[in-house]
Amino acid sequence: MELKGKKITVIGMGITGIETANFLALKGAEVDLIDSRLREAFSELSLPTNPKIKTTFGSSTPSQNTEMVVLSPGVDIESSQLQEIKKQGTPILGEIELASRFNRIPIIAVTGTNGKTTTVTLTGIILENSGIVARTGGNIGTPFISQIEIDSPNYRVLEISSFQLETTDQFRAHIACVLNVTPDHLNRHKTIEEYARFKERIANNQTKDDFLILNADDPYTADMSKGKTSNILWFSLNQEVQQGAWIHNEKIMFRIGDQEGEVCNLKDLNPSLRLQAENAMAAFLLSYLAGANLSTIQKTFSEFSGLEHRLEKVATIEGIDFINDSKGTNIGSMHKAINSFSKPIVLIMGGQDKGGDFSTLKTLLKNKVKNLILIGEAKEKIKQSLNGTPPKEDSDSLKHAVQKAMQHAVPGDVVLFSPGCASFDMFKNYEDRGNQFKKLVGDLK
Ligand code: UMA
Repeated sequence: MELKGKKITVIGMGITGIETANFLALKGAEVDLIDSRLREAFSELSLPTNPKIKTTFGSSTPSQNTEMVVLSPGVDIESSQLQEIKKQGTPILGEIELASRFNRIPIIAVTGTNGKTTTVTLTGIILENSGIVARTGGNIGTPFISQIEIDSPNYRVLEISSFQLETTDQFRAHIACVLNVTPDHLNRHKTIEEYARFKERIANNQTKDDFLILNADDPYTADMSKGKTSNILWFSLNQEVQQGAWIHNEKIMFRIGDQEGEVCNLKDLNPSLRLQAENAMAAFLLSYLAGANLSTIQKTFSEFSGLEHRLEKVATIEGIDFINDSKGTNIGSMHKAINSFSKPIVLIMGGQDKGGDFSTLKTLLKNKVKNLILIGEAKEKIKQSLNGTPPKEDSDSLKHAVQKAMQHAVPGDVVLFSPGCASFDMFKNYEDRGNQFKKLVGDLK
């Protein structure tokens, strides 16, 4: 792809847009970086520093004379601002597609509604521990494009979201994995079927030399094996699979080609990973296929102590455990979080609605949650959807929510902050939300 002298518009001045603009400028393109937000919304530090990049604020409609448009993941390909440029036939790419046109390193790619970050992180650590050079990136936080010119590892391990898969075309993963599909981002993808179709694109362009790892227990991912030429491997909590990994008598078992045996006993996993056996099985398959050895995988599994903001134990105060699950931004992740505890739960949830159906939580909340404290824009919708479930209370801030939770909880309870919603109504992002929760819990001591 020739970029020198080409007029290219990059939409979105977040981390992706800035890194994409830097890459294109380095390749000699004339870059126009645009954003719908006004200049005042950006701090000096968050702006691009390369003087060759022209910036425009207050509109993200590309100009008619642009020769190519590159979208940040947050920009919907169906949005009205792109209609004119589409009619003209101007090429529109996503950042992942652009990066993959220049990438020469084999890709391990992971998608799914929940567990992507844990699986990608764990796979990256196993590979590094095995002496296989791996770089993690993508939706996890470091854009793929920013890695292209840096070095030449053995593998790139990418977390890829449905937003990013909307615009892939030639992207090809040597080893791809779809962990699960539960309702999320339905404000953009409209139906779960459409959302699942975008996730399935992670396997596009794979050949018989490639591998596709699927969750046998999830109806949407199980269906994705149809019509594929790549080698399919499965993981399952419930059943033995022909090729892949499964649980039998509290042990992770595997069969890959003619190799088979025991990966480990579930009790040998670090406690924070024990509740995420599916992610452990997926990371095992991904790293084993990439050349990691069993003993390194076992050692890494026993050491991996989980991720920040994902079922993270913050403190125990007066016998009450405080858990930060700020990364839980959809309803499926709430199911997993609530099911992780056998103790009574005081739950803080809410934030910006992503189009999910909160009523699917009814039975679970009735059985496991003693008090529910609601925050954020989605409060009213949640209240209506959860009619007849545990006592609910509104809170106008996270600070009050934490204080209320402390009042309701007794020794032996868990205060779980698992929002099940996006964070952008009250916070910069889920990290900011999780950090604020941790600070507020610290203030209770
Ligand atoms: N913008 C426009 N016009 C639009 C839409 C957005 O100008 O029509 C502008 C916004 O004003 C903003 C900028 O675009 O200034 C933000 O772009 P972005 O939303 O693509 O955000 P980035 O900072 O580039 O971060 C993106 C991912 N964000 C989203 O998918 C929403 C990050 O995933 C990812 O880590 C990063 O690229 C690197 O790949 C975040 C996320 O929430 C963590 N992902 C979703 C999830 O995990 O559920 C998919």
